Amino acid sequence: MIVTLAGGVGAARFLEGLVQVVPAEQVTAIVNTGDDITLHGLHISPDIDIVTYTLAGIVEEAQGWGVRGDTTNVLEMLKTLGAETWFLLGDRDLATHIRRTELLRGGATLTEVTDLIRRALGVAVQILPMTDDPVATYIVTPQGAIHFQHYLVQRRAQDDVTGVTFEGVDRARPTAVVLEAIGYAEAILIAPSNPIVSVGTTLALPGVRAALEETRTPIVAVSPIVGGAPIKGPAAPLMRAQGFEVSARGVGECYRGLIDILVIDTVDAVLADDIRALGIDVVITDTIMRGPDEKRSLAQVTLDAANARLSRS
Ligand code: FO1
Repeated sequence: MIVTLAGGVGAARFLEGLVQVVPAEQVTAIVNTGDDITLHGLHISPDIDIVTYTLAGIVEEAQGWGVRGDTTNVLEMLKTLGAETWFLLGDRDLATHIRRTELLRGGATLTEVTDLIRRALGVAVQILPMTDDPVATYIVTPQGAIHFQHYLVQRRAQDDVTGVTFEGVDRARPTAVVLEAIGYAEAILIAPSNPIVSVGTTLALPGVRAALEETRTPIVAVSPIVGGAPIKGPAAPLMRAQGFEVSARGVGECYRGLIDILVIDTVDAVLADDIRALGIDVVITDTIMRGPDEKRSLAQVTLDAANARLSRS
């Protein structure tokens, strides 16, 4: 089993490449749920949905989230009725949130619901929420702490950031299947996701870091920072707020003591020695995933790095 720690869009694209080089049934994605939010009474799990829709081939590719060609009739009516509609939820996407919420209210776990939805959409990759417990990422600003989606979507990441907190993480536990997946993995790949609010959330769950440290399986991360800037999303202010440089070296520092190898982009080759000085091996390749060939090639290089490490140990 190949296990990937995943956030949203970057991870989903990486997984599209991975299933070109490994049978999808042998891939497990452990997905961040810190971005989850309740809106209109519905439980929304953006990263889980991004991964599921992408692997199902129905994602709206240009934006990386939502269902391709979706309509917004429900949202328009909600607006007429005075609801807040800053979070764009298409009609088909809403069906997912309705079904999820209905099943959760009926007593199912998020893990069970996620499995049901991915199977219904024909996704062979096992998609595991990092936890079944409530965890919410809050961005600390000079005006107070706000939910990640309020910061990113409603306020367009314009607030100054002084910190990041994960509400509920101390009381939350990774699920048994998550710990089992880590324990039995042949390789653990950290997708090019935000190291603070995507992968960082999973790593903050009590027991996850210990499980990763315990395993002798190679852990290979792909840097989401290329040439000093994130490929997508608000990683820069969040990394800075947590005291990390916004660079592939900063990503290495985030994962210091945890990963064996960091895959960095060719434009960052000059940072390789600095990263090696952190005790992390470096693989240099093109990491920008423009199309299926680049996705496949990045997945292959990352997997080869893990396999090479395994055969040396
Ligand atoms: N991102 C936006 O920038 N604007 C939106 O209105 C928005 C809606 C949305 C609806 C469903 C969904 O699954 C994701 C959505 N996203 C939207 C993306 C999401 O906010 C973030 O990209 C992830 O949480 C970060 O991985």
